[in-house]
Amino acid sequence: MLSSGQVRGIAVARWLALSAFLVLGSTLALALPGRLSAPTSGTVREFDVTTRQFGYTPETIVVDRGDKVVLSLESADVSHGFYLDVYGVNAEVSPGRPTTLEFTADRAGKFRYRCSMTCGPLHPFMIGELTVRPNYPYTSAVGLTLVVAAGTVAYLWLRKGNRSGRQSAALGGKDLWPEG
Ligand SMILES: [Cu+2]
Repeated sequence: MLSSGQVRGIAVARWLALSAFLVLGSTLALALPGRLSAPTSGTVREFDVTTRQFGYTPETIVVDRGDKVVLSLESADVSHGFYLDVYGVNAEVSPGRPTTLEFTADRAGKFRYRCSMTCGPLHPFMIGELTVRPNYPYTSAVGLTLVVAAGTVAYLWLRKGNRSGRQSAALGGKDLWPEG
């Protein structure tokens, strides 16, 4: 027969294990999606980008991770480039010759795009910024699934614990599995 102190000890241990499990689960839920291979949202995002000495219009582009990005590039003056090293994307944009670039935004973060054709004295400062948001619906879905799974396991575990407690109470306090 377990003493009430032992029973309480087991309950505390069970709650500690459960909390550790939930913390671990949540951590994985938040950390994993960024590491997993890219989800493809299936969304196509198109932007008209104009290059001119010495900048891009728009200066910033914001998409969600997994989006297919289509850039229609046009120069308003001389030849420029559009270079986005993280995606291995580079194009020459000459006046009167619009060009199109396509890539899947499979990495979240902020990335610079810059001119890759010497176009004048301020060429090194011809920079824009691509923001790829981490795709929260996907992250939330993964997180929610893990939390629900952890909750179900916890519920079954606790219910099982309560039931064996009730059974031993029903047997007049005799322990079902007396310790040797
Ligand atoms: Cu340039």
